[in-house]
Amino acid sequence: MTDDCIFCKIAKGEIPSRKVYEDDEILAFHDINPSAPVHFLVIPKKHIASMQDLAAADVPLLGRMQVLIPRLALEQGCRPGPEGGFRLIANNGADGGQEVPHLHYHVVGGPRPWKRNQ
Ligand code: DGP
Repeated sequence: MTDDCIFCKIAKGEIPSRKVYEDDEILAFHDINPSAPVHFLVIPKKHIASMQDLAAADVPLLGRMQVLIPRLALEQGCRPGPEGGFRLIANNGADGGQEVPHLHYHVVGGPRPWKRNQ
């Protein structure tokens, strides 16, 4: 973890968040500025700045996050099946519109209409 990273501080509990899920490696919490009825972030607790900084050793962690995300989306109110679903967004680097340099996935969904602006 890095001392000046806001998501590391959230992962350590130094900054409060509305938690959706937590285990040893992964934290999910509601976005402070939601753009849809369901909008939460899923992060690895360890500091990885962006997808550009992933290593092969991170594959099992990413796999766990990937399997977890649809489960949490349903628990948070996204509808199942092809009529429902959710968006999964990862901004990477300045050109990718990333504002917080700690790898995170936006999970965005819920009954429409809502803005598609992440
Ligand atoms: P991105 O542009 O992909 O880096 O989006 C960062 C998101 O993080 C943005 O939607 C707002 C959210 N965010 C920033 N600071 C905080 C915070 O302190 N708490 C929470 N819950 N969300 C935050």
